[in-house]
Amino acid sequence: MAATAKTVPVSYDASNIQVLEGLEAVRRRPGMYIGSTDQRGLHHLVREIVDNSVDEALGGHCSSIVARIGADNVVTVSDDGRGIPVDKHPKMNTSALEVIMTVLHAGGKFGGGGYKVSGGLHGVGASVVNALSEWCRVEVKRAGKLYRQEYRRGKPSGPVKLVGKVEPDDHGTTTSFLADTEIFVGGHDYSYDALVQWFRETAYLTKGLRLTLIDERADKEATFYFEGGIVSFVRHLNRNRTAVHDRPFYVQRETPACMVEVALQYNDSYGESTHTFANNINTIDGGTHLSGFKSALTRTINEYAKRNGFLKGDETLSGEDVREGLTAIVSVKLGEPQFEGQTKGKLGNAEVAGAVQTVVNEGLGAFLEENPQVAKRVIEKCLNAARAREAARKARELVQRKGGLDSFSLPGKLADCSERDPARAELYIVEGDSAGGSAKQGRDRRFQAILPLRGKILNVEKARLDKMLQNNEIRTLITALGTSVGEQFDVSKLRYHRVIIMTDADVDGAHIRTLLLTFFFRHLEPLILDGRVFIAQPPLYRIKAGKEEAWVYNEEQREAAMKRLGEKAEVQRYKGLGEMNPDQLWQTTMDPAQRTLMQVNIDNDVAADETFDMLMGSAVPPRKKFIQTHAREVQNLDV
Ligand code: 0RA
Repeated sequence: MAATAKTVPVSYDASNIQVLEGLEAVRRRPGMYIGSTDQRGLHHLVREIVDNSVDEALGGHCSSIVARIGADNVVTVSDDGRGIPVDKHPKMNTSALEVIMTVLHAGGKFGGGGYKVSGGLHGVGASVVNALSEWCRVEVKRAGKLYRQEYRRGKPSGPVKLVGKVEPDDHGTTTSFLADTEIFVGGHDYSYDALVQWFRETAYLTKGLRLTLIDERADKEATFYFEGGIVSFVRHLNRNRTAVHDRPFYVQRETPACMVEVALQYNDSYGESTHTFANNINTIDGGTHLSGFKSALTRTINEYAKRNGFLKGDETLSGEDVREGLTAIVSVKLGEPQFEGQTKGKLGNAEVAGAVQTVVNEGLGAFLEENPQVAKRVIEKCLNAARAREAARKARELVQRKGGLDSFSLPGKLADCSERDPARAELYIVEGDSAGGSAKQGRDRRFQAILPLRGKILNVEKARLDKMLQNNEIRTLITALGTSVGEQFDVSKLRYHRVIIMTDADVDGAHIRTLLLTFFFRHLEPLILDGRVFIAQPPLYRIKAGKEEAWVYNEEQREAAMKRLGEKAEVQRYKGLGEMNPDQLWQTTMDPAQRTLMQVNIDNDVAADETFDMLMGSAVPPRKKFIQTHAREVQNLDV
């Protein structure tokens, strides 16, 4: 009957309504899906699309991905995978492509089998990118044909269309989108540097995949391809250090809980650079894969050392001993990763700990047996670390007996505040005695404590803990903070919840700030992760015209102020904190109602590790290059 033929199936209607509601929800509360709508959120869109292609690569179907940021801010991601299927999805009565692009979390239902990196942190699927784009277009090359579908703010402009022919062996998916400035009100502020860092990391984590990023706005591009995967990653991290053995240890194994991949290589430094990933997401706070790795490392090295006569009696190597000078990448892939903690930087899946432990125990045990020369050198290095740790313990005890590290004997130079609740107390670490004097007079002594440091603190990147504790400035700082350091470190004893570094706006100031940040990063990292470390922003100029005066903090503000106050304005440049009187210092830099503080955060701990190694490590050539190329950016110290 003609009448029934026209009836639209109910299921079609219902699923469509669901789709529209889903997309509306994404547009109403984008933060719930991509975290934020600033630059980070924009980068999330790119990651979301690229990750889908990375999954195709992990399945062994794709070898190359190219992402392009156009001069018109359109982002285009192309892969040479199988192409998203365009045939009808049986339940939805529409093409698989349309379902993937319009239904929340639909991606995971297709493809089947294997691990997915796209199910990660905000792994919300291509439909979210589509919903948050002014327009989006997907082109699929599959079975000799070219298909296309277009969307506006998530809604299909029409069905999937067959638009042409391609070579029979040509296949792949190309997604283009223009992020919607109704949502991303800050505009299309993609950062090439941030994206390129992530592309490099992703290429290391996916061996054999070629990843290209092209930025047409600035005519920049980079291609990454690492046949060695995380072995290359470890070599890269150690490139400015002296390796203890040539060939990194590497193991990869599939277990019932997850896929485990570990690479490590020792170098002759005293630091540790272990970076962990779950489904390609950098788990900056570690988690179960890290604990499994650490236990296996300690256990395997101790067992080998005992069996081969390196340890006598009940001697053992501690976890810190076996990690001194270690560079390691631990990467796991699993079906349903659980990310925990405030910033979701910690892997929670309990079963992963045992899996990593078993794989590393067996793999590393065999490696040591097969490479006795390497084993000998590594264990001698660990024994050295153990001796130094013992010396550090003695040094610490000596200092503690003299009343050095505990907060019962606060250093004389510290002008403490009267507030006893750490949550309301601040510590200003100030460069030099004279600025320290101004800060002491200018502060609000109820909640602001001042600690002046004289001259340069020790470069902790080149020293072990025992050496560090011989340095007066370091000891004073640790005592003032109250947390102690090393094995005794206890973040709950922190005496101030804001620790503010206040140095001059010149080269020396920048150097001292870097030394302090290195110290915090290497020895008190939890303070940075908890968001407790800040950098004060003193003004560069005071501009005066008649009764009006303005403090300006950068060149842009200076130009604006000069325009406003006219040509006759008098410009006074501040070179050092000491040039301001206490009142001015309070007004411009310390008064919570007026000051600007820059919070130090670690966006990417691999990058931060590399930066500190380069700035403060022992290799000289790379440092020169960095200082030359970044000399104009001393303001931007966000690690
Ligand atoms: C599901 C099935 C198949 C391919 C894909 C998904 C696929 C998705 C994306 C997303 C970006 N690039 C992609 N490439 C492929 C193919 C199933 C088959 O051919 O048997």
